[in-house]
Amino acid sequence: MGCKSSKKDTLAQMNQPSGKRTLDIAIVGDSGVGKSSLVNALTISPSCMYDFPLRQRTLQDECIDPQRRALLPPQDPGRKMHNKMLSNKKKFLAFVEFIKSLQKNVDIKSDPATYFNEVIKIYEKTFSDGGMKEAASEVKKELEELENTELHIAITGEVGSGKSTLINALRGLKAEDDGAAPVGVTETTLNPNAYSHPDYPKVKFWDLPGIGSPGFSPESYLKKVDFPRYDFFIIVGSTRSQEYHVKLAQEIQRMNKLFYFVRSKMDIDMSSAKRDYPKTFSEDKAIQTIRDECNKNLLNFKDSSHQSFLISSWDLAKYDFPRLVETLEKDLPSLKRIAFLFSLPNFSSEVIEKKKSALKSHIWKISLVSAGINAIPLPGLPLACDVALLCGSMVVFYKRFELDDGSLARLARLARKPVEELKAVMKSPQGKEITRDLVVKTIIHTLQCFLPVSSLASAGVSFATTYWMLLSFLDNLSEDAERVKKVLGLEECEAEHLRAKQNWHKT
Ligand SMILES: Nc1nc2c(ncn2[C@@H]2O[C@H](COP(=O)(O)OP(=O)(O)O)[C@@H](O)[C@H]2O)c(=O)[nH]1
Ligand SMILES: [Mg+2]
Repeated sequence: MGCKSSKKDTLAQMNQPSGKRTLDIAIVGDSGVGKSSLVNALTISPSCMYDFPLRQRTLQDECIDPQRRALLPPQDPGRKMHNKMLSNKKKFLAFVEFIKSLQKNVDIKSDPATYFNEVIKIYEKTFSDGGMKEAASEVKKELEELENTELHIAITGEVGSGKSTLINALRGLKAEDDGAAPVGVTETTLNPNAYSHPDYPKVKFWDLPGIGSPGFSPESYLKKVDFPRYDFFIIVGSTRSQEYHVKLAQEIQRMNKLFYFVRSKMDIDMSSAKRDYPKTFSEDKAIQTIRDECNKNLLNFKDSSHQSFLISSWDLAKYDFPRLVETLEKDLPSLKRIAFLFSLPNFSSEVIEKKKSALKSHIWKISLVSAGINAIPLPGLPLACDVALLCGSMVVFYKRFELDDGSLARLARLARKPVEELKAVMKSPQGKEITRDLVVKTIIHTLQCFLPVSSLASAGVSFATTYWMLLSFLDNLSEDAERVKKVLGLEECEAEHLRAKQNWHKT
């Protein structure tokens, strides 16, 4: 195969964006130095090459994988490996689809044994000729990525609007607790203060300096607080004036960042309205009046989709906080959305349910890693697994549901109840009892329940057993979270929350 090239062609090629599976190499140099011969040599069949394999390897080493493989001749072992990886990937995707549709369409509780054995069958069918380790490493990376996902939430607004109180509420703390943001104090610093989530240190709430002093400039304010750091801004206001809010929001929008208007201290407004109109007071009407007022202030804002979220930091389940959570969930990219969800206090059954379903979608990944990497045979049992990983995952599940010892102590303090009262309603083993022995015992119990069709030691049995064990553990834990919520008295807010939600949909 011959090759003709001109400077014009070469430059035209350089301007073309290269597709995913193509590799565009520009060969340039003075005329007569051998550019075309080099191109011919690189594209000719490998048997005609002398020192080129070496050069080809060097080029390959400099290219990313798919491009590198595009250079390989069909018989090259590297190309074969590439084809194998592609087929592993296809198998893995089919496996993921199967697990997802099982989770969605089959009621685990009505026919658990069939479900269990189906999982084993599909696992063995998928990985009978290998690919298990690759799949396990892939999902391990995904799990690590989530664990390392950072979320930086900026809370801004006027001094006294309730920024620090909201941060404490989001972290499940009262102002008097260790590490809480100071409340009701005049801000002495112009620097943002970071407060990490107690169980999820990668989620950080930033208490920004107050806005709205005369001569306030949104542009220099955002520069000073280092705006690129934040994933989104919550602009808190407790009064009618929202002039600075709109100015700041416009600047934030110009910087391509997300922002949300929050009207705080709704509980105060409600009790004032009740006192002012004891005979005719209607909470719904009073809320609507404030909502209309806030939204009227936003009319100057050219993007009409923005609304104010009315909240009380004393009671996150009330008013619009649940709707703010829903909105954020829609707006955030997937990993950040999950990090945000896990960082939320269990203020409603809806949040507990959402956490449960997010964790559920991780269970098969944990089980795949447990069966596929560092799997150690369990003596006397037809399976091998990574017990340390399972223990660690269970401990993390406790934290996500605020049922670990630290969170329970914090919740008890907030509710002014003895921690024993909360622990008494929990049926799952207490956090510090999660040991290797407990995990092995639970595995044995799971195996006894299902008597798998394939009683021989196999990775499929390991996968299905650990998957099942974590699934039922998660079920029990979410039920415990509900029971603890009840003891804390949070269920009283549930009706209020549902009512507020219905009202919102009506308007
Ligand atoms: N009742 C009620 N008081 C609040 C609320 N949020 C803040 N506060 C009170 O408002 C005052 C100022 O709050 P703070 O968080 O320090 O405001 P910051 O200056 O914006 O950080 C404190 O006395 C808080 O207790 C709320 O949602 N409801
Ligand atoms: Mg403050």
